[in-house]
Amino acid sequence: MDTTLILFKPDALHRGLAGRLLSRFEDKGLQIVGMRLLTLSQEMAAQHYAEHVGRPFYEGLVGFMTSSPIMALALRGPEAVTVARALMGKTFGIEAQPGTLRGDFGCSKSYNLLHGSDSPESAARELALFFPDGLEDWEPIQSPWLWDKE
Ligand code: IDP
Ligand code: MG
Repeated sequence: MDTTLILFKPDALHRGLAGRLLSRFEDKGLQIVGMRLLTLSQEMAAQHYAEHVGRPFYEGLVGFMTSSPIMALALRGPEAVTVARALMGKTFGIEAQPGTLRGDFGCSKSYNLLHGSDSPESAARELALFFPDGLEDWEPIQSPWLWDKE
């Protein structure tokens, strides 16, 4: 089992899409093991997006991400990092396939609704940043029908 960090960005909350986006992850069979509504500080945004420092879009990205609340989710399931990224689609709404979340709900480069960890290593680092007190370990009653045993 993997756990991934998903952020619903400010545009997702302003547009009232949090519930619909979350439903898609639940429908896919990912389990909620952490959830927070928070406004990112400059420091936390800089830590989260450290790999992008110096890129032309960096200042705009941090300004956007700190502008109003975001929702942070820790989602668990088989290969959750890969599964969640596939569900989200390509980075830019214009390029994301219909059927994916970014493909279905937007056509902007900057305002692309979600963040998802890009590897198990990134997920571990990002989860520690957003959920320093740890995650909820629980067994969904439907798990035998959702996940393979091996
Ligand atoms: P990802 O979110 O699909 O992993 P990254 O390349 O890691 O994409 O970029 C992080 C975030 O930075 C994107 O989700 C998007 O919000 C923003 N971003 C990336 N490239 C651009 C750009 O060319 N213009 C505007 N925003 C960008
Ligand atoms: Mg990324």
